[in-house]
Amino acid sequence: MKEKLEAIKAAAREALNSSSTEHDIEELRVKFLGKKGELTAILKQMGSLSPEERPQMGQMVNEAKQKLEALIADKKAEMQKKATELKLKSEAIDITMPAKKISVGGLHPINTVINDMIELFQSMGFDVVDGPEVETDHYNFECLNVPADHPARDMQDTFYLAENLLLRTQTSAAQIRTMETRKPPIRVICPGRVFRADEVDATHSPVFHQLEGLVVDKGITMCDLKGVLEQFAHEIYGSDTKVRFRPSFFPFTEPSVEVDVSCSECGGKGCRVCKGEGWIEILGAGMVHPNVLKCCGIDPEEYSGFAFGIGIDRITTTRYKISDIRLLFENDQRFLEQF
Ligand code: 2U9
Repeated sequence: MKEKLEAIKAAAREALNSSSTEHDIEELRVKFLGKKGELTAILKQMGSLSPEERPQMGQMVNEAKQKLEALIADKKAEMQKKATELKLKSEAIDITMPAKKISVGGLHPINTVINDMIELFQSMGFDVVDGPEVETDHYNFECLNVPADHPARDMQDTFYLAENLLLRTQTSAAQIRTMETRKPPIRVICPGRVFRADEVDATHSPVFHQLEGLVVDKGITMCDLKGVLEQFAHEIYGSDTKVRFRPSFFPFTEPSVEVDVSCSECGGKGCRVCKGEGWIEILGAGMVHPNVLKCCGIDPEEYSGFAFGIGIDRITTTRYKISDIRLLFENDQRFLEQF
């Protein structure tokens, strides 16, 4: 039995040395230490020994068993350690490597200007309203006191989609809708895209942006218009900027004005930017025409109002010194990345 034990020990050592996976080790454990294992079998044969031999042999088998268990545990631990090391090595991150560049999108300069203006007018108590880009003749022209034979209705200026359906030429239509649904006092601005069948050049685009404003209440006068628009000009161009109101004409306002600011480039002396004028035109405005109020069910005898229209693209190109309006619409990443 002693020889048999020695043979088993030698075979187990041999098997342990040649096992290279945890699976091999497990097989080995079952082969020698399992219920039907070789060492267990020897223990079962102890009954055939004499009472003197039994304790000695029993101790030897138990020692062999414990030693094999310890060797198996060590081998397993060693393999697990190696596996962990391998895994860590393969997953190692070199923190000295340069980081991957993450490109973050930014606001288009037009949206930055619109957001700034919204904030400014909101601080003066205006609400922001929105409207559809596809409009009817009624909202885009008729209600704005633009008669059927007015040149602005000409096919050359307006993109018609159907007989009575067009791409809005100004955001005023949204404000007409507001007047139909809200009662005065009304203080709204409407920023958005508008469309005109213009030839494309450095200062014209068939798609452009406006921000229009409308105030309707009892006792609104030209003084309110001047106050709001002067405040606007000072906030956008600086408090030293001079503001000038020139008489003008729009079918939807009476009287009408155009508003200029002193050229910030030359301080009013005249330069390339203001084309020698010393002034830069920034918006049109006026007192809302009584016919417009009537069309929206507001009594012009009781209420009056003022309105204004600002060309956002023009404000954007002057603010950022952009020489060509087309750059705002081409979406050239090299241009947009500068903002
Ligand atoms: C209602 C009634 C009247 C809006 C107005 C202008 C004058 C104006 C231009 C500015 C540059 C158009 O984008 S632009 O070319 N706009 O000069 N807009 S008064 O008048 C309104 C608006 C709404 C109900």
